[in-house]
Amino acid sequence: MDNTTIAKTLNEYADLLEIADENPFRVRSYRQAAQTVEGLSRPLQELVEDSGELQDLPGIGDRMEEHLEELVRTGSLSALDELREKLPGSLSDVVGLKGVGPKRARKLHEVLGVESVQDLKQAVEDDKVTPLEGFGEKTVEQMMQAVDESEEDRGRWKLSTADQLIEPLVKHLKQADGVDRVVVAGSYRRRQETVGDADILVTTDGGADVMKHFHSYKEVERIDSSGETRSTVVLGSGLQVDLRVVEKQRYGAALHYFTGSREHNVAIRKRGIERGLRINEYGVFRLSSKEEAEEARGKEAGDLQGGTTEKEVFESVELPWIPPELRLNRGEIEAAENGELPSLVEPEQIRGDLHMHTQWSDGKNTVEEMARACKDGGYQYCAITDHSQESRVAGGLEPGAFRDQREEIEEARSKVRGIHILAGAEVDILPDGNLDLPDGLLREFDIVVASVHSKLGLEKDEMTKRVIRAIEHPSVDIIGHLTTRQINDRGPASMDFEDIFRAAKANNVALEINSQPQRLDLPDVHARRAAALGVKFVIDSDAHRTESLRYVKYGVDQARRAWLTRTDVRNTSTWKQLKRWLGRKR
Ligand code: DGT
Ligand code: CA
Ligand code: CA
Ligand code: ZN
Repeated sequence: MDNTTIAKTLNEYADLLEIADENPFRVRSYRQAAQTVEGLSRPLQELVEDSGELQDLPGIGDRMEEHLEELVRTGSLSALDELREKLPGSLSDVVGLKGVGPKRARKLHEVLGVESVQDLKQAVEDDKVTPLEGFGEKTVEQMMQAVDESEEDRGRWKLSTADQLIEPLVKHLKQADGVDRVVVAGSYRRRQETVGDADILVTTDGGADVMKHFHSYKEVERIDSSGETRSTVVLGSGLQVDLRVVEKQRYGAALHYFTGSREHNVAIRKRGIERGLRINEYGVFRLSSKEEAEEARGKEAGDLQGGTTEKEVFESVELPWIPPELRLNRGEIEAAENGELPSLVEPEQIRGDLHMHTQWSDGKNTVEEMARACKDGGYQYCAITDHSQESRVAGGLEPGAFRDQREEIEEARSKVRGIHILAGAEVDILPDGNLDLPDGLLREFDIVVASVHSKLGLEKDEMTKRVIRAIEHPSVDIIGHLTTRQINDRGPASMDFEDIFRAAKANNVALEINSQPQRLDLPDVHARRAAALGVKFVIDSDAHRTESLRYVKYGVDQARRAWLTRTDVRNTSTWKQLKRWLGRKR
């Protein structure tokens, strides 16, 4: 059983516990274990085999260790099976819908016998849901919207999960004799939030039996189709992989074609036709007229003009190379034509991380451990931002505890030299827009992140006011994970983004790009729009343990898809510049 499947099982168990109205701390411990397993760099199986190492993992106690061992050894979890007998597993999909949650799911199950999203849809169509207490028309409408969204997302993989499944496969492919290049194209190369399947290109020095080697990968569960140059398989995790073997002299054309997006490809092909060129996955071909270029098909569509490198493909249509993250036909071709492609922010430009948790709230490590890990990662500064009291299940701190924590931060400052440690908080934005800590205490922090964690279903107007109120608070520097959406799980809260962006700009408050793989919040379209209005950003990890500090790279991917450059991102600045910005309110 791979880590992804184990994490899924643990999450399903947590969902069912939640429906069964179990202790929220217990529910949370399973969710945390799922996250831990998903974030592991090695298969859990190996850790179990090197017994004794499991309890070193964050949030894994005796009982969880037993569960994990059982999962690895038997591929199932008897506690989950028992719970499933009482409650059907597909109910967990219903709980996950925005606007439903465990209480409503239980009621739908008990009163109407709803066991799946499909049942829920049927019940709504039969007008059985609105008569129930606690299911107003608005709620039901919201539920149905969530059903639509979940259907769109089905079967898509979070980028971080895809990374974990694809990286070892790429390594395997590179080991084949005669293999030259192995590159993952498609949505994965564009660094989309989620990928539908993996598209891998391989070039060889000739003679290599790449297909045979591909099919021998231990995770291949099923071969769906197979030919001399292309093959499609499904891995044990369920991920589909398309592999293509391409000739070296056509590599650039194939890479460009299979990187997509489709919309980008169509626009490039059209530019080619205007120049009497046929551009396809096999190369760039010269034809005698536009009409012929339009008609031409296949591998020998005319005189092969180029296509060894991607750069050649772009040059053939008089454009500079365009970064994959921008290839969505959302203005990148025009920008390239006008010499206005943005110089996208890069991971190496991030100089510090401004949102992380410690043992004081729901993190696994101490202040000192987090700071040291940041320093070892090359950062100049970091901010400790534990939760405030209202986030009870996340171990939120009361005002007094923040003052006690200050001492530990001071101590860490004296022990970990060479990095600036900011004392901050991630304070809850209460439903009325007030903050969850007294103003006096807020003024004492070096940095304040304010986030919405509760009442996510507020009406648009109320939610907009709530967030703007926080933006206007004199101590707030950053708004955390603005939309609160979770990929494949819950949609964004409803709010007037345009108004919020204008308020952020006017108050010099930065918006967070939260790098947690399931959040990636702000989404790219919003970040791009906000940047156009002059809003600045912070790309941070929201790490709850040292290992997840590395998630920042996914936030950078997200920022790049939003066309952000170094100057759009506050935590690319030097310590001195950052201090000046923080000093504007202090
Ligand atoms: P995904 O897998 O749903 O996350 O998205 P992609 O973009 O990876 O799409 P996929 O795997 O269907 O195909 C990979 C790339 O191949 C796609 O981005 C563009 C190219 N491609 C595939 N089919 C077509 C097509 O019919 N026309 C054009 N122009 N390009 C295509
Ligand atoms: Ca794909
Ligand atoms: Ca594909
Ligand atoms: Zn946080």
